[in-house]
Amino acid sequence: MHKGENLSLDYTLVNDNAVDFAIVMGLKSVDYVAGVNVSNSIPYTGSNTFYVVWEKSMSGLDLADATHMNAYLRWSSASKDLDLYFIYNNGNNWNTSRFMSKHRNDFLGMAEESLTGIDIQYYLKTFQDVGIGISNPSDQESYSLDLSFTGEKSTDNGHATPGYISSLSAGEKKSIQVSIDTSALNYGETYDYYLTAEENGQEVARAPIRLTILENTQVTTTTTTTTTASSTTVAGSTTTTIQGGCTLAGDNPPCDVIEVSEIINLITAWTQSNASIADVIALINAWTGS
Ligand SMILES: [Ca+2]
Repeated sequence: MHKGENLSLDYTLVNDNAVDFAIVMGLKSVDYVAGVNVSNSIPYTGSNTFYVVWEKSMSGLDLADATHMNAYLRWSSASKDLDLYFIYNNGNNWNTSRFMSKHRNDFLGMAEESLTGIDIQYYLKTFQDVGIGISNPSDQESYSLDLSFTGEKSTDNGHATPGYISSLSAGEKKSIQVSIDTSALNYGETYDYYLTAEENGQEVARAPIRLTILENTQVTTTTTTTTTASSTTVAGSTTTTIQGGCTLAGDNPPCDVIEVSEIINLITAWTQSNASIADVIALINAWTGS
C-alpha cells in the first residue's frame, strides 16, 4: 500500500451478552501531547530508595489532554544498576506505584530502564502530584531522562463504518470496517489508533491499531485485539499488507546496514511515542551485531 491510499481493516463486533442499544463506533488516534528531557546526576540513594528527579507540579507542563506517559532513563555506565519509578504524592509522601522498571543492569550490560503506557490521567485525578524517582545504589552517576505524554482524540484521518448501531441483540455479530487515509501521514513514522465502541458514553470495547508508513512508500499494519469485561467485544480480523522494505523497524534501505543516524531517528520517534522501546533495542542490537 502506498502513502495516500486508504487502509482498510475489517472487524467483527460481537455481543456476547444482553441486547445493547445506541452503540457509537469511533476511531481515535494516539497523539503526542508534551515531552521533556531531564539531564542531571544522581547521588548514592541506597537500594530500593529513590530520589525524586521530576515532579509534575514543578514542571509547568500542561497535561490536561494527556492520557498516557512514557519514561526512558539512560545513564553512563552499565556496571551501575539504576532503577526507575513512576511515583505519586498523596499529600504526605512520595509513594511508588505499580509502574517501576528494575533490572540488574550490571548483568544485562544495558544502562537503561523504561516505562511505557502509564495511565497518568488516573493518577492526576486521584493524587496531589505525580513524579519520577530514580534509585542509585552506587556512587554518583550522570543520567538522561526522556519523558513523553500522549493523548487520545477522534482522528480526522479515518473513521469506522457504521459509526452508529441502533441495537445489537444477544449473540449478534456486526461487521465493522475501519478506513484510514494515509495521505496526511509522514514517511517512516508509526501511528497508533484505537477502534472503540461506546454505549451511553461508556467505552465497552476497544481494539488497537498500529500503522507504520515505510520510507519506500509501503505500509504495514499490525493489529491485536483486546476485549473488555463488558457485554460487547470486538473480535479481530486483521488485514496486513507487507510489500517488502526492511523488516527491522527504523532500518531503511539498504536493509540490514544500520546507520547511527537511523538509531537516533528511531530514538527520537520513541520519545514522541511513535516507536516502541523494543524496536529501539532491536535496532541497536542489529547495529552492534548481537
Ligand atoms: Ca536497574
